[in-house]
Amino acid sequence: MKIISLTQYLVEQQRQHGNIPGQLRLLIEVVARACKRISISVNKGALGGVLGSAQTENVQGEVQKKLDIISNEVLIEANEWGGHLAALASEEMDTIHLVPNRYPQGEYLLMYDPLDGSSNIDVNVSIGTIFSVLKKADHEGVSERDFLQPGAQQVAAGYCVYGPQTMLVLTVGDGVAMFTLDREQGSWTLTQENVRIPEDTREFAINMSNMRHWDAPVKRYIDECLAGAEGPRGKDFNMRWIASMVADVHRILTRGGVFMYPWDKREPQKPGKLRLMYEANPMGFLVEQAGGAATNGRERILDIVPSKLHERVSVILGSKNEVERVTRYHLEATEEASK
Ligand code: P6P
Repeated sequence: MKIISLTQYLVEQQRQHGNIPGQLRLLIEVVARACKRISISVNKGALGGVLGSAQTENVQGEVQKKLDIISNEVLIEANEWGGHLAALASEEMDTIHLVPNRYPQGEYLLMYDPLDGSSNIDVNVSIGTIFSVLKKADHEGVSERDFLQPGAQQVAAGYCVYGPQTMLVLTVGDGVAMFTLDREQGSWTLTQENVRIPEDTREFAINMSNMRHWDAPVKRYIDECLAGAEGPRGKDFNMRWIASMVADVHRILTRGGVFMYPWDKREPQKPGKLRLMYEANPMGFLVEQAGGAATNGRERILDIVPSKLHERVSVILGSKNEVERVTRYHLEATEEASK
């Protein structure tokens, strides 16, 4: 297999498509290097004294794990000096983080969830880093308002999954590429490009313990899947739920499936559990670039105009035909209700 490094891939993408100017290439390489450092801490586990709670809470009101804080700091330190960023935003911080004045400011905005799936850290189940890149509008200064762009404006997005292999999955708007960390070389090696999600699937991912709280369209869809070959779908379905979005999405990018974290009655004032800016948007961009679809049950996730940095959203993403079916059920229910 010809060894193509992340840098070579990015240089060739720039040559072919002109969509990775120098500052963006530096941003991606710096984030990829930070993910390597996070992977080293994650892999040390108890030996590195990094497991367990940090005894603090984040803006979401969630107890932070030590590795949440370590990962957030690694990404801040990695990105401050390069001159590519105007500011960054993290799930772990209330407000945006400006590049210190001692460094040059750049034109990009970086949003990330430094370590998604934290509940899995202490039980040794795959977790990941999710990131999204926007360009800042051309004006002086930067504020939270600069970040509030629809996901369709992303110039790059990706994740790093810390699993049996450490893999970096990336799109810059010309398909999805996967890189595997070669620990002996300490380098990201291209192991798959032009990733495609099968349009149909027999596998759904949802937290079934929430069934009694779901809205009717979700219940209708899952009931049909559970009815199997004798039911309206005429085929049996399998279920997976890793409770780590990065791991579930990686499986879907690799073999298809539909991932659902829908609105439910537990906290009706919240549109969903997952965050728009640094979970749903980057994953939605990747999934669409791989031929899949991503909606909130009623509209394309990448069309949603955010109103606040840590906005939550309902997420249905993956194999195109299944996402379209779930979305259709939602729209039919809305139409029914309006009669
Ligand atoms: P639940 C992890 O905390 C996360 O944000 C996603 O990675 C994951 O898909 C979801 O929440 C799991 O939520 O309610 O099943 O624990």
